[in-house]
Amino acid sequence: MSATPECRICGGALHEFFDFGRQPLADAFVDPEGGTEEFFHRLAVAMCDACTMVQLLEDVPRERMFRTDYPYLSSGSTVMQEHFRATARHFLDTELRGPDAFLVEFGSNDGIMLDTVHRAGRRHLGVEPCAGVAEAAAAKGIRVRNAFFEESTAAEIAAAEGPAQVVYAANTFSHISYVDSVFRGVDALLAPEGVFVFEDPYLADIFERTSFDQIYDEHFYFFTVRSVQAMAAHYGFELVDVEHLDVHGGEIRYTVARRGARTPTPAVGLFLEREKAARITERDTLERFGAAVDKVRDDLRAVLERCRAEGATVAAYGATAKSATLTNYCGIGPELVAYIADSTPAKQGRLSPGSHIPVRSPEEFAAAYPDYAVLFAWNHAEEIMAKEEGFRRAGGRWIVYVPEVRIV
Ligand code: JHZ
Ligand code: SAH
Ligand code: ZN
Repeated sequence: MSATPECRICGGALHEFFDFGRQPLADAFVDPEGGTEEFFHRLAVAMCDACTMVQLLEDVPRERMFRTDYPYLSSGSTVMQEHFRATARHFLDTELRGPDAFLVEFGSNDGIMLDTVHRAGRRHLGVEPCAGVAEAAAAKGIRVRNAFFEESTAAEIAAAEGPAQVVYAANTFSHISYVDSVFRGVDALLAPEGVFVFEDPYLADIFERTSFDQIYDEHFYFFTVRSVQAMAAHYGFELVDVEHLDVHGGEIRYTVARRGARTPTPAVGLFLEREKAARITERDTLERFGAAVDKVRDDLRAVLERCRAEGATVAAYGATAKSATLTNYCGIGPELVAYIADSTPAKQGRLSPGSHIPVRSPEEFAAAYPDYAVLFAWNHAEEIMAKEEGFRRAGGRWIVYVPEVRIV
């Protein structure tokens, strides 16, 4: 007997709309020598009938995902480096004008954003549970606390260092199922006029581009302006600004303040109108998404099967977390994609989770180009295609699958 699942935020009834079945942890690259057994969980998404928040039905224990040897390094993309430099400069110019102003970032990873705040000589603190990436940030002189951000951590920081003018998180808040504790932490830490700013993948972009590979264990929530507005209100805060970002396949930067502390900008109302017009919370939209996912799966498999029949060589580029869902849901293994080229040292020499495709260096890719390369890191298309111009010049072709399967 299983009870009707409830929304993690408001307790409303959940409407399941897609089930990817058993999936591995997206960032758990496998040691080919064997050893530990892979962990699988049920990956299914649902929308809350009351507050509209889209969320996973199953929660993976955080320590399983965010370990000492967590392999993702934010600084692997120069486009993302520039994005976070601009973000830091924006905070320095607006919210952090007082000499003692304090910024806390949770999910600071290798310090891609805090580096600029640190170089400007301003008070900051990163909160990062994965020791490896936290050490990479500390090596740059950035102040980091190796912990999960939650109520107790935030209260300790507030007691030791005083209030923060900015609490910031990129690609992290949506990873945290226990948002109640995070909001209580923000309440303990944020200055009366301070802002809590976070940026995460936008559900409207996921639906529009059928980028279903954004759905994996680490991405617990899929935000919209409507659902974030409801969530903020639920915890005594107010959504006061939104901005669309082109990074990571389409995101929104949300600015949340204490209720009544700031006047919401017109952008909030504008996005609410657009979301209504796009019908993103309607049942037919959810059903169309499911059909579109299966079409991408069938089209991609057909292209790869054809390549195999013709004897063409196929590799992939970017051992992304996203590609765990792609390969495992579509049934793509080393028989269809020989290897994945990736610049991350901790991923090289390992196998992709579940699908067991070997990960190799970009140098090995360049040493003997395949006929085709599936762009797993489609969100970094411009950067990677420019960097790997030699592949196209040698006659290689990219296979992309967002928003649809195409050979370019
Ligand atoms: P990328 C991770 O997702 C996990 P992933 C996490 N859950 C999340 O939300 C986002 O990050 C922020 C490689 N690469 O950014 C590096 C090259 O080899 O799409 C990475 O392994 N050469 C926290 O993993 C991968 O591709 C290059 O030139 O889906 C990109 O991963 C570039 C630019 C990247 O995130
Ligand atoms: N902000 C970076 C890193 C994103 S990766 C960027 O946008 O590129 C997500 C990070 O969040 C990981 O480094 C993970 O360890 C961290 N994280 C997960 N749960 C967290 C929590 N409760 N508090 C702080 N960081 C957390
Ligand atoms: Zn809800």
